[in-house]
Amino acid sequence: MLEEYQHRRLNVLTGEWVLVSPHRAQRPWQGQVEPTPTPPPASYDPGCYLCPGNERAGGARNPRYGSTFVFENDFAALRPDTPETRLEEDGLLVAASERGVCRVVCFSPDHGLTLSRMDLAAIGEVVDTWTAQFVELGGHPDIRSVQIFENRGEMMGCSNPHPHCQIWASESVPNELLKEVRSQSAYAAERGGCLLCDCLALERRLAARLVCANEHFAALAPFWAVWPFETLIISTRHRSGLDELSAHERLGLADILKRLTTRYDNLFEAPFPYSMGFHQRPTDGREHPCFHFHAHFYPPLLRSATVRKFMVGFELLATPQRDLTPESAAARLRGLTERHYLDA
Ligand code: H2U
Ligand code: ZN
Repeated sequence: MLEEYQHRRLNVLTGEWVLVSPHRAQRPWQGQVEPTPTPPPASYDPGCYLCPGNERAGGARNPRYGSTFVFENDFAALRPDTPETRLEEDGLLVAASERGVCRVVCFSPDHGLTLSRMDLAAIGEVVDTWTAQFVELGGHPDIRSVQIFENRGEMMGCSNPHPHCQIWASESVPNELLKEVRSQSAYAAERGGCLLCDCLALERRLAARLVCANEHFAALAPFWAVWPFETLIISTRHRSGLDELSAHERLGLADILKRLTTRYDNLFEAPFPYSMGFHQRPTDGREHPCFHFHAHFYPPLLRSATVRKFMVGFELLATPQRDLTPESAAARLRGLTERHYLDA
């Protein structure tokens, strides 16, 4: 039924709905076509502000780093030193100051690599760097959320192909995390278990939406996915943040990231754009026993490397909608090899 007829699905992590219209997948496309993705760049670019030894736009110079490299964002959206203010006019105009820290993490000194093509040990170092950042920033009394995210590809607003991500650590808990915290707490209160532990057990049993897995993590197309090839990485064991992962689990995370991003690149045999990021427990000093560590991948591509999905019209004004079902998307991703097309 769900493969043929339009229906809506509930995102139990956010409490929001998505409209699924599978019969619409065959409609013709005469709209915008994106530029053909560019081949991987050279290992070093003298004009890159992230390559080792180069000067950044802010004037600082990068060290000749050999693995990962973290620096304070020269154009930070959140700064630690903002004075505290509040505004409330008749409950209609409400504002509050927001303190925070923004950092950039280079994954590798090699300008031409991507997570999908780095070796496992190198991705492991990236995971260790993220973990140390979460511990350090999350340990600050003013920081209640540490959002680690990667924008990949020009289509997703990534400013530079050099493999890197950003960290925005903020004083308040951001919208998306807040929705998930509330849903997971409500689920635990009503059902007495963990929402994502139960989801993962169900998805393993049904197998229709699984993409790949190892002992410590599973990657799947969530039942309520909005983006065509959206996926969710869930830890097998109940963990609330990177800092609770064992050394084996951190390597397991590196493994699943490499395998999933390789499948993504292989889908259209082109560098695959996405926004990805981790959701970890708020670092607000409270216990979050029902929060389950996971990562979201939101890729914009729809039917080829040059046709993307737009969130406009009904989606902007009403409810997000998709044509391809998450089950078909998962089957396509599952059918791909884990050998990168550029290394084949
Ligand atoms: P994105 O590619 O996801 O936009 O990340 C690049 C970040 O790097 C961006 O937030 C920062 C930008 O502010 N940046 C610096 O901190 N220094 C620079 O010299 C250029 C870019
Ligand atoms: Zn570079």
